[in-house]
Amino acid sequence: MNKMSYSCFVMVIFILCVSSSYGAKVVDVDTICKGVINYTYCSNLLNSKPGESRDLISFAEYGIEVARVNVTNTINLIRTLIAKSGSNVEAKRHYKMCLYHFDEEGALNLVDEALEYFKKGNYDSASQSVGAIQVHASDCVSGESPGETPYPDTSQLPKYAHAVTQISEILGHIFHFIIHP
Ligand SMILES: *[C@@H]1O[C@H](CO)[C@@H](O)[C@H](O)[C@H]1NC(C)=O
Ligand SMILES: CC(=O)N[C@H]1CO[C@H](CO)[C@@H](O)[C@@H]1O
Repeated sequence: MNKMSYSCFVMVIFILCVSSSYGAKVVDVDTICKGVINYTYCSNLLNSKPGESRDLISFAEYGIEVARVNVTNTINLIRTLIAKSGSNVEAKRHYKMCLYHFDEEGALNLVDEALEYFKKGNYDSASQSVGAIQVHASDCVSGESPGETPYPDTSQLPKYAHAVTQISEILGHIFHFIIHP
């Protein structure tokens, strides 16, 4: 091998190694969850991931799947609540506002968008999409404008929305470690 092709060879190996270790890096659950608001929730979630792989990419993929399931469950719950609100105009208005924040215009769209970006390796954009999910979930529970009195919701919806917020927060941390190895 002459000097030129040898350095090319080294270069190619280097690039292959860098691109495959990017994100495939293992960061332990403790490190990921340390900065998350609810540590217990975070470690329970990540430790419940089925399968062997414990790298950041696998955690991100799992987190997006869980987020999608929870967003879908939340949408189904909201539809039930709208149907049950009958002549309660205020309740109906609140749940319709929440539906807007969770369905195809809101969180559901953003989860799918995050998954698309994630598959393409565009982790910055995936991270922004999951960040926007948190805003939508919080608008549903706390109201859209600051200082607004939240609707006194006694249904399961705040709990469901909170789960979505937490998973999005955890995903934000995972993407942070992927982007800044
Ligand atoms: C944190 O998450 C755990 C597990 O889901 C839950 O039992 C606990 O109530 C949560 N704590 C707070 C402060 O939300
Ligand atoms: C509130 C809610 O729907 N939480 C669920 C979110 O998804 C996880 C994993 O699928 C479930 O364990 C939670 O119950």
